Amino acid sequence: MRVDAVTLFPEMIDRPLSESIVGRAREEGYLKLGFSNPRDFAGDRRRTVDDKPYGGGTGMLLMAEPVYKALLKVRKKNSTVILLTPKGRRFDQSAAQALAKKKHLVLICGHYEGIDERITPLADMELSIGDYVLTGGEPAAVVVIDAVTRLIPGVLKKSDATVKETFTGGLLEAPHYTRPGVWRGKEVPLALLSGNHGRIEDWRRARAAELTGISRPDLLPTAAKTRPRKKI
Ligand code: 6GU
Repeated sequence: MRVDAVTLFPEMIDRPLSESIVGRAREEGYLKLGFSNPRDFAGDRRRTVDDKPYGGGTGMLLMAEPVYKALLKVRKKNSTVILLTPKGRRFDQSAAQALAKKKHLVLICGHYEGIDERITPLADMELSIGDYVLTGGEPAAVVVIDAVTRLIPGVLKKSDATVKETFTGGLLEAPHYTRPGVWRGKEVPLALLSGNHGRIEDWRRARAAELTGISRPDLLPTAAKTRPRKKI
């Protein structure tokens, strides 16, 4: 997959996505990440990209033209253009799965107080990563690219890891343990040591349901739909 970010601060995205699994996915060619900087398309000698909002108000806005030119540099016929903004639809695991099927994503990162509204119709969708306000769309771009990259077939060597995990089944995951079996007096649950796969699965399902009820009860109705009960 190819992803291009339209951003004034490419380093904010490039650096965190050079580490760990996504860094390796880039080295191995699963993810090709590029950048287009509106600053390179400013119209004046001082390379201005922001201006005051019409009608007054606090803060500065990204001007439409430099963002538009930066977008045109990377947009192709098959691109999915995404505007990152706290006003967007909430990004979740099902959105990540849908985006992982695309050939080319272009992520437009707002900064300052936002972007001139006339840019919005150029995007296929607007996404937000949660109900809080960031200084810019770059950390959100990192989140979206990370979540999508790990779903590209081949990126995770154990592909099973994307099937049973948190959210995909609609529930939080059961807790995990590794050696030692007793750590500072705390024991690993016996079911996990039993070697009995049926018992281990039952234990995990029960803990997942219990944990979801405690931490994220809002997920339970969806989980019920996702995994219908067996008929008796
Ligand atoms: Cl995508 N952008 C900004 N600036 N703030 C956010 C966000 C995006 N998602 C949540 N908060």
